[in-house]
Amino acid sequence: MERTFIAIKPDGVQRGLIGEIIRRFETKGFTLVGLKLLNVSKELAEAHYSVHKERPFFPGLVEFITSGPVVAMVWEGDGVIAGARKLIGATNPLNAEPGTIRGDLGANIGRNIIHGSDAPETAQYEIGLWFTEAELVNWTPTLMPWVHE
Ligand code: DAT
Ligand code: MG
Repeated sequence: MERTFIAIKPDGVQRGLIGEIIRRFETKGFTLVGLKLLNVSKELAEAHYSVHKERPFFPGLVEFITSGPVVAMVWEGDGVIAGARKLIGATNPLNAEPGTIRGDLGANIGRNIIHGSDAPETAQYEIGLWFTEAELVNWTPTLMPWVHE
């Protein structure tokens, strides 16, 4: 079963959007298999955003993600990597469709609330970076036959 890494960034946490965001993933039918609240170290932030290290906005990204608590999660489900990106919406909240998390809740590219892995390779890298194997829970919700054929 596919897994993806999702993080509610410091703006989402500070704005009290944790419940709202988790609700969207739950009601969609994805399964939560990892969850923690943490202050992100500079080392973790730089590793997480390493693909962007040559970009002009990289220092700002690291500063922002380390500026307050982050909710780190792993969600599981068929097609969850692309599906989560659909729930999240476009990188710039001003371009994100209404109905998406960024489209409904955000208004600035530097405050776009949430991170989601963009491909199987990045999901695997990010899950391994943020979680140990022991922190991930293998379980099947009993309602699964009503969510998935
Ligand atoms: P996404 O978070 O949608 O995967 P990304 O991986 O391209 O987007 O970029 C990572 C984060 O960097 C993004 O959430 C917000 C910030 N960012 C991206 N492009 C930017 C830009 N042109 N100016 C400022 N910040 C940007
Ligand atoms: Mg990205």
